[in-house]
Amino acid sequence: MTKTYQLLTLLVGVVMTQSCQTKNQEDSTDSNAQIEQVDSSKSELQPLITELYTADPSAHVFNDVLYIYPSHDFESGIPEDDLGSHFDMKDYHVFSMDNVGGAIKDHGEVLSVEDVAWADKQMWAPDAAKKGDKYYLYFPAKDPEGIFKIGVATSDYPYGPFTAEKEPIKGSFSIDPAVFEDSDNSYYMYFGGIWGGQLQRWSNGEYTGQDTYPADSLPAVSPKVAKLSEDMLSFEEEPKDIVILGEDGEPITVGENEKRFFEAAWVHKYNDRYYFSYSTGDTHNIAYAIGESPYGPFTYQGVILKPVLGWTNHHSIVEHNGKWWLFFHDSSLSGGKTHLRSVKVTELKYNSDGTIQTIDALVEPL
Ligand code: FUB
Repeated sequence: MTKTYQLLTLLVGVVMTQSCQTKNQEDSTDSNAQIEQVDSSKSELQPLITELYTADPSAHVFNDVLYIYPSHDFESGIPEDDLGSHFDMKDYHVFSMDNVGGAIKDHGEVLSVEDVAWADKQMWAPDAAKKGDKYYLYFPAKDPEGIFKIGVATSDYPYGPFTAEKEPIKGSFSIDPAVFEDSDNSYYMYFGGIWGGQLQRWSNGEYTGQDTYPADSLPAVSPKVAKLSEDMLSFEEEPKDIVILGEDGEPITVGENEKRFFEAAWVHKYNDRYYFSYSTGDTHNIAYAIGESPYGPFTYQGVILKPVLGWTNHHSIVEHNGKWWLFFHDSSLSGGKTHLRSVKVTELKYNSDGTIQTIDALVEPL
């Protein structure tokens, strides 16, 4: 985090925490609260969900309904550090709506860390997929050794509850799984995140425990992709590196901080091309690159979403009712607290050449 940004976020947080006390946005501990209706008619750049803090929204359309699979932020009291220890989430909720701008249903807690045999803490950004009549929730968490792995849980319903497999996915590591279904019905998982996400601690599928970053002039640490097995519960192959090329056709380097991958991978397809989008982390952009195959390489195109209020930036892109939507989060509802975020949505628009129009969603704290 740059010092200026850190200071700004802190300052905004301190000032707004006081002015927002009356809002009482404390996290709901009643995670089994039954289906709640939230008026999201003023959804443009307003938090979609105000009863609890939500982040990292993975949106999907299943059976014509829009589902959101977010992280569930709460105030754990753990001090902020560069490893993200303050993001100490312990469960997931699922939300749904018939259309953007309509009422949102909170389907309650669908998976808790206590019900995942291998997981210890920090249930970070999840994603979901549907295959046949089954639904799959993919999620990262730290194991008892403090190493991030990715798990999978299944359900007969898109809104859960989900039952976790006893072990994490073999060969999985790091954070932020994003599962993409290609037009031929094969599924790929994209994953990885540097710094607290530990991607830089892995070499050839082995955990080194050392933070190793290449020199500034060398290619940046790569996000990963692996095809999923038929049963959606394991990798069909060793994870491969995703290569992101600059306009010059060379891999983006560590020194290209405004463009290099940090975390929050997402893939969608538009006009038969693959769009790989991601957060640049400490420069706070959601950037994107386009490729001709789900494995890449992808060529950098620009910024989809400029920095939002709060340190992290994390998104998903989905088509529904003939429009494309960008789901993202910011910290406006909590008055700027980095670890207490809220999901938002706005329309995403393409230019005629397939490039995406840049969105600026920076708002004042509420
Ligand atoms: O929510 C915890 C972490 O913050 C996510 O895994 C990252 O993508 C960032 O949004």
